[in-house]
Amino acid sequence: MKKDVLETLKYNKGSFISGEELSNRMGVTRTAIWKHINQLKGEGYEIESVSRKGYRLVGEPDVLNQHALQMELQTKVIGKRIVHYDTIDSTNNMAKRIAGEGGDEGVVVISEEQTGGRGRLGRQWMSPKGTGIWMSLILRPSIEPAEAAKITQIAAAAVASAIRKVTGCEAGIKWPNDIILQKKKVCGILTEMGAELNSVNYIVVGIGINANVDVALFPEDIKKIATSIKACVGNNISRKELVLQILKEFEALYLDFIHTKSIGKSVDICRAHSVTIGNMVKIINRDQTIIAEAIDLTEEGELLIRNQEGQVEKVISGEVSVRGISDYV
Ligand code: BT5
Repeated sequence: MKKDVLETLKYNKGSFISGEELSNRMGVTRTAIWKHINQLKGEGYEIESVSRKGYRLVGEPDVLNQHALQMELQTKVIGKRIVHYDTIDSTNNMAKRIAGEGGDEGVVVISEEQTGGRGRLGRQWMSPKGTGIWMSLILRPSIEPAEAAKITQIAAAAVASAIRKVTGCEAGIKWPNDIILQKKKVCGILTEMGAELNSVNYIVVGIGINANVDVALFPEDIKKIATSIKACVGNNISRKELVLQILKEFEALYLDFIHTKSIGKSVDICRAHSVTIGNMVKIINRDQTIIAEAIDLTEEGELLIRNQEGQVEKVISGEVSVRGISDYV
């Protein structure tokens, strides 16, 4: 019921709706509506009440805990349990620990701050308090370990779509794991797994987004390559709304993968928003660096490049810099 009241207020956000109309729609007394409104206020929703006009939703709390998210979550599996921390070393570490102890598919770990946020190859991920989205999802797909990289493509597609829908900013995808705004990195994805030789036990997909982060406070080398959604929009965004949308988009694409065994839908999105395809790329592998043209993604989410001899090659993983983006100019 409280959820319905909130949804109606949200639908009418900015304009008044009378207590009488709410009580008619919900089929409860006006006193009951008043109680729900007071509860919502207690949870941090700013609701104006004016006699003879009714109620108007003015502001929503930007809290990422189970209680706040659950009420508006539109997913079946992903996010059904949310574990929220004020501070933690790394949400990926905690998600791996929970998964190792039998945690279910769909558990989401979120922290306001990470003291040991990680990128790939043990690199550091800046995760200041209260302004970013630092979260990890536990998945238990029955796939082979070699397929785990597909989950990164699903997550990249979900995050780029969600940023576009919620903020209107034209989020791009730099293969395989970066989300780009205005040529700078706004989000990184880190997929890790617990596996046997032939079967995956669990996958943890970590997503770090500089939502309202002030990147001017980052160290010089990261400041040059990083941006935030706030810098694109011009003001703070609702982290909650973005998290809800990401979980929704992710679930749709992930379940599609589970049912069809293909990440075609995610690859279509990654292609459509790719900042990599059509550009020159520098690929650093263990002992060599090659310059090539990125020409497409395969249906499996691998990168196709044309090397300097004109041959087309598949890149499965690796460090890829795109000319004109972040650090490769
Ligand atoms: C990534 O690695 O981009 C994956 C980042 C994943 C972070 C999430 S947060 C939730 C979960 N818990 C974790 O501990 N991790 C995941 P990579 O492609 O290796 O990029 C790392 C590089 O990005 C660093 O070496 C920096 O240059 C840069 N960087 C660090 N912090 C950044 C930030 N906040 N925004 C943009 N760039 C950053």
